[in-house]
Order: sequence, then C-alpha cells, then structure tokens
Amino acid sequence: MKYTPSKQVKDAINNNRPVLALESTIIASGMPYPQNKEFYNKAAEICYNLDVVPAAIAIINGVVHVGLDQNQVEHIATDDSVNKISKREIGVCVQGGLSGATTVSSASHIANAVGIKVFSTGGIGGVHKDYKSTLDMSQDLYSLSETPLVVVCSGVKSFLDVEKTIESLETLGVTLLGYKTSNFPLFYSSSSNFALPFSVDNVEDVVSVFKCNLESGLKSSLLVLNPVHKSDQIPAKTINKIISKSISKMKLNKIVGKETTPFLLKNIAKQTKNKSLETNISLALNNVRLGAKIAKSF
Ligand code: PSU
Ligand code: MN
Repeated sequence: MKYTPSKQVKDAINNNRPVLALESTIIASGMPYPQNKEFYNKAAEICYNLDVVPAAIAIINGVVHVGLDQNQVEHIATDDSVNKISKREIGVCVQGGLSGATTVSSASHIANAVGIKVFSTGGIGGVHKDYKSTLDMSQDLYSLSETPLVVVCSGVKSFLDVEKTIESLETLGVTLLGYKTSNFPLFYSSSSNFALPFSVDNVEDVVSVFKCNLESGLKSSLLVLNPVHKSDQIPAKTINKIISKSISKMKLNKIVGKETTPFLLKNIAKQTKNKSLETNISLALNNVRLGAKIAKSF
C-alpha cells in the first residue's frame, strides 16, 4: 500500500524541513461543523507562522493522504459517510475505496511510516470506566507502544478512567513527560492528583529525551502532556458532574461502541453551553503550537 503525501509534505520531508502530523477524527467527529473546519484552518495557520508544514492525515476514496487541501478538509468535516478508522482498519478502508478519518492509532502509524517525527492531538484514547465488563480499551494505547513518535496531548478523552489509563501506559512502556506540569492533565482541566514523575519546561529538552529514547532502542512514543491554559479550563469538580450525567444518559439510551464518543461530546457541550467545545479547541490549538515548536527544534 502506498501513502500519498501532498507535494508540500513530500518536499518538506525530503528537505528535512519540519512537519507536524495531525489526526482527522478530531475534525470528523470531535467537533461540530463549522467549528471543526475553523479549528483546522487555525491549526494550519499556527504551523505556517512557525514555518512548519501541517500534515493532517485521512483516507479519501481509498487513498491515504498525508497533508490535506481545503476540499479534502471540507469532505472530512461534513460528510457523514466518513468512517472512523483505527490502525487495524487502514487496509480495509483502502481496499474498499472508502473514506476514513484517522484516530491517534492510525494517524501516528502513518506519520511514522512516512518519516514524520511529531504528532499533535487533543486527547488520546484509553481505558474506559466500565472496562471490567466491556474490556473497552483504545487501540491508541497499543499503537503508542510500538510507534516511535513525539505525541503531544492534553491528557485522555475526558470520560475515561484516567488512573487505569496511566497504569496501562506504564505497562505498555510509553514514556510520559509533563510539559511545564508535574501532574497528568485532565483534558478540560489543567491539573489533577495524578503525579507525573518527569517534566521539562522547554522544547529542546523534549527533543533530547526523545533522541535518548531512540538511541536506547525504544520503539514506543514519547507522550508529552501539555495542559490546557488555566484561563480556558473547566474546573474538574464542575466537569466531572456533567460527565457523570452524560454517561448515565448514554446508558439510558443504550448508546454503545463508536456512537459513544460523539454522543458524550455533544451532551457535554449542551450541558456546558458550548464551553466544553471552546476548551477543546483551545487545548487542541495549544498542542498544535507546542508540536510545531518541537518539530522545528529537531
Ligand atoms: N479525544 C476526544 N475526542 C475524540 C478523540 C479523542 O476528546 O474524538 C478521538 C481521537 O481520534 C482518538 C480516538 O484517537 O478518539 C480514540 O477512539 P477510541 O476510544 O474509539 O479508540
Ligand atoms: Mn474502544
């Protein structure tokens, strides 16, 4: 299978210029239209202002694109037939000539395959609260364990079991590194009671930790935890109540599988009068900014 980088992305990789990989599920189902498209445009602008090439990754009619044009972003942002594609589904999506938005697992896999070193997202997938009965644990975690990339995020999807996810990341050998924080950020909130053993406060140190990991033969990702700005956060106490209510509603409506994330995100946005969406956009753009600076520092 061939991956298709845009001319801009190909030129940048060939000339050793900085490139930042982005997933596209955040555009397809993480945010509503038109905020999703506006988010992408702002993310691209942040990258270009830092002389970094943005490389959003998506499968369009069976072709794996690395670096999207405006029409392709519009397609991912508006078309309900776009599938959510994790790493194991790249092949079936390509073979069937289908379109798919990439998650952390598929986007990081493809980014690594084409030679990109840094990837920014909002929150990674992880271990669900009802893991004991459902065994629901995101492929993102396994993927992070076998993909040598710098991955910038603000924690895990807000409605997951953070403690179990942190344990799993340890089991899977994924390095956690706080960026200007000594505790694991909670997506909508900038801090938590979960201590991070290591942190740095500049991008050069992120790059040098990653290089040491590579030199010692590690194949796993370096997960950089970048908390949302305090001025944009929603206090944990407030958001946790809202998340619990949304989960109850989801169970009542018997929503399962792939429908859970869109349902919960919509419900949380409704209950916070869209503040959660603003916070989500703020943290994701902040991760793009940090990711672009890290890519530039290589
Ligand atoms: N975090 C969010 N919203 C999202 C995602 C993460 O707040 O939509 C997406 C990311 O693309 C992540 C994926 O990789 O969800 C994980 O999905 P799952 O839990 O089904 O593996
Ligand atoms: Mn899952």
